[in-house]
Amino acid sequence: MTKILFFLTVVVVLAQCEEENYTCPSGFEKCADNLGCFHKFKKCNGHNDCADSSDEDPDMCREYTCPPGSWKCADNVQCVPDYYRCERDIDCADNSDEDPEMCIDYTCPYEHWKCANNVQCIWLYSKCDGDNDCTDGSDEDPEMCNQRDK
Ligand SMILES: [Ca+2]
Ligand SMILES: [Ca+2]
Ligand SMILES: [Ca+2]
Repeated sequence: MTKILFFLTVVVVLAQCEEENYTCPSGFEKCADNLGCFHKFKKCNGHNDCADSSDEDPDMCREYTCPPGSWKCADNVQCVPDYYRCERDIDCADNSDEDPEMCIDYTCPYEHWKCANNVQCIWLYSKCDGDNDCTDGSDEDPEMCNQRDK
């Protein structure tokens, strides 16, 4: 009986160790509850990827530097891809990625064009494509588009 109890204890301890020591695949990090893994690019992205939301813990995110190519919202918690800025969709929980004052100073990313309103970036190939992409219609300005065709 003692032997069986000892054996059972060993099995339970081993099972616990295994749970605590599990490793996540390369590029992934462990959730604080030790029950899941999340991709490192999903850390502080504003969406819960851990059942316990530990990948979005505000205290942790405030200390976290966003990965290259992404930007920290004004709340200093959430990271969004850089090209999500000033494109008219709200991506930061605090709307700061579409803040007009920030967008005026913002240089649009590669292959993007700034509308005449100076606060919106559109994909370069949306310029003069017959659809209004800029809220002010400046990407379809006949003068500019005709010039380009010539
Ligand atoms: Ca996340
Ligand atoms: Ca946006
Ligand atoms: Ca257009």
